[in-house]
Amino acid sequence: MKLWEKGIVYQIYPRSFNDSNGDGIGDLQGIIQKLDYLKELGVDIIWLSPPYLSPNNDNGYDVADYYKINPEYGSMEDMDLLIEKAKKRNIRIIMDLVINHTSTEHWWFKEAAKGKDNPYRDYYIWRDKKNNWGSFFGGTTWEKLDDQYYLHLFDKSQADLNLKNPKVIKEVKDIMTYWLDKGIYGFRMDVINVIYKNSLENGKRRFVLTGLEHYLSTERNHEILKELRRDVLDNYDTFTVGETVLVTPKEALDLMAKERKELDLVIAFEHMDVDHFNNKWFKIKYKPKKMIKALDKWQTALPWNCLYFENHDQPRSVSRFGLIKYHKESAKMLALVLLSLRGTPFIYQGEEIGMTNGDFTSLDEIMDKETHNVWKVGRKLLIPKRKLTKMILKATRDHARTPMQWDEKGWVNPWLKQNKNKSHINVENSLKDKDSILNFYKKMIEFRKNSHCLTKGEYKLISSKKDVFVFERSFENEKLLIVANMTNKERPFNVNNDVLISNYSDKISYLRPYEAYIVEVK
Ligand code: TEU
Ligand code: CA
Repeated sequence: MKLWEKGIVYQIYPRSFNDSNGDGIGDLQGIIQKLDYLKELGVDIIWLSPPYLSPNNDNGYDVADYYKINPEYGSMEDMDLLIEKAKKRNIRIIMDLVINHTSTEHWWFKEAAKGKDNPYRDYYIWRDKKNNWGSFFGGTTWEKLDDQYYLHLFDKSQADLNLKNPKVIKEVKDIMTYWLDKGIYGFRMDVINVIYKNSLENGKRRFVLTGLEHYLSTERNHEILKELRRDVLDNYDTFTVGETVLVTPKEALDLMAKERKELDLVIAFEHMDVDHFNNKWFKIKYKPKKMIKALDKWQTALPWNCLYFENHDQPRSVSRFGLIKYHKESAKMLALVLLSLRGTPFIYQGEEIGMTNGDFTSLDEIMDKETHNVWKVGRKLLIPKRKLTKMILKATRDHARTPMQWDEKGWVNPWLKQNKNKSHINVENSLKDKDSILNFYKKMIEFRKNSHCLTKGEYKLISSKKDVFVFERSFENEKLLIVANMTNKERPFNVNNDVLISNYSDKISYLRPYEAYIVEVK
């Protein structure tokens, strides 16, 4: 089995992980300081969100130079040291490959902006007038520059690269080779299924993302992925996971099929859409049955995949799918489900200690560009300020970006407001509490790694009555039954087998709120 098939991935958002020099911004030396912590947790692979030179409009997802490190995070020597020290602990690093767009601060774009005859002009996508496409960040996808417009599926400071240009594809291959030669293990590829635009014609009107049909999962997109694997990745022992917006199980199977040689895993979103209507800004009441349905659908459709409940774009899972009143029980239930399903588990920084959504009270505490763009769109649609503030503060990505809570005193002048619950939800307390969420993650990771059923076994849904998720994992003559009450209510369910691991200290004849356990089936 490859490392990514049996290991645990831990995502680090460098700006918010650990600040080693007291400037309120996370940095690479700060990550190096925590490698032993990650090793003890059971981490095998780190997914490092972009540390590259960037104006930080989108905290690094707006790259200004793929070959330089953001000086706020440290130097290239720090990066080399991080790769080396991680490897010494048998921890491999995958970098974030952001090639759908660059920052408008990138020198390629500065050259392109000099005029139509500049050799870098068609590194980007230009039109004489806008079309009706809608941006992921709200509003139009076109920004005027002199007498033309350039395309930006995201923020206007993130200009889409033109993957029709063979020079751009060559640049991408050079970037990948540079980082792989430094000893990284592969890439998480940002929005990797929208990088090739078939046409720039008007799109069919949609509630959001008009124009999608011209660039989502195009055939040429698949061909480019095959080319990157053939010409670069296959020269190394690598791991690739593609972030694929709106991906269907069929598209995921195509992207991950071994014989197609495109990606190893994809990051799908269906289970992340269960608590909103149409798009994340329109929150609806979370119903666990929808979560179970989405998880079961993808477990049944794919032989393997990326498993996650959190990342740097998603509000905190214990705040969305658990309940603060049952903080430990619900966070541990989510951990037990995440680490029992079939696939490669991804843990996001802070998830292992049950970090919650931020305690933001107003928009001016929010730093996320997407959130501010959406505020402007909402105001243009005349959504009343109070209502819009409520919508925004529920769904902002900054909930995932509050500084990692290492101890109760917290960070010195942090770049983003830290949650006052750092007073009791922090690593230091968790290490001392044998019953902490952190210690449960360690136990559960250890259990998973020693279980053929969980690392190699089949998946089968047994039942989901009354929002109790019951599924089987089986391998050869072994069989485990995983039981998770995904609600804050008592539920009638009992099995008489011995419990192997549970988020409660004992077992009774029914399920208590968020009670979850694993039993062996004889
Ligand atoms: O996100 C892609 C994307 O679709 C985002 O809109 C994200 O899914 C959404 O905010 C979730 O609600 C990737 C990166 O993960 C994100 O941080 C970047 O802002 C974006 O691409 C542009 O690079
Ligand atoms: Ca710092």
